[in-house]
Amino acid sequence: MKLYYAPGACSLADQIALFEAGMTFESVRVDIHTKRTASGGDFREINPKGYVPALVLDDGEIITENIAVLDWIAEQYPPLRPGGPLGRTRLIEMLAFVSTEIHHAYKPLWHGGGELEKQKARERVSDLLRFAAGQMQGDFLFGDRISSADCYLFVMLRWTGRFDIVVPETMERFYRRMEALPSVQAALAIEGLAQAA
Ligand SMILES: N[C@@H](CCC(=O)N[C@@H](CS)C(=O)NCC(=O)O)C(=O)O
Repeated sequence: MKLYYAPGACSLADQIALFEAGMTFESVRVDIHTKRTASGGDFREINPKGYVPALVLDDGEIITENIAVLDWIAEQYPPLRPGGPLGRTRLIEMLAFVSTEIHHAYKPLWHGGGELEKQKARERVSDLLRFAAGQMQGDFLFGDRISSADCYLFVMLRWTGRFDIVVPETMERFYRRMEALPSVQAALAIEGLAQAA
């Protein structure tokens, strides 16, 4: 299995979730600007949409879109989603919130919006993080165990520093808890983002 990623991008969530699931995979770095892989290949041949993440399964099937990739990983390793009859639905509900609301709200900040637009985006992300803080059912979104949605939320929080976004205290604590996990440390190291001791 191969995960196509860009350092610190939303694909970091998949990298963490794959480690949490104990799956064997290869990480392939992509330059999202040139659309070239580390070995010089054309990433658009893997994902014609040109963005990460893309997960290539051992049988050659390719999964794109973070919601689908993080849901697939949790299907392979069910401890990464909440239990109960609505477990998978609740996971997808949360993945959709992180993707279509929080991640989407970052767009003006990543993609050169005007100053006013950027300020509105900062406030919007901050509001959404406050909402997410209110959803925490324990140390993690769904209680005592990490889910694949927590991996995605971690990446959204990681970006706040770069854009000077106000983060609720609950989310600060959640971030530090996540950061201490071996899976997160392993993923950061692979992406060249681990802090030197
Ligand atoms: N709809 C996609 C969006 C993924 C996305 O925005 N990826 C960013 C990195 S976080 C990217 O690769 N951007 C490069 C580009 O869009 O050209 C998903 O949810 O997976």
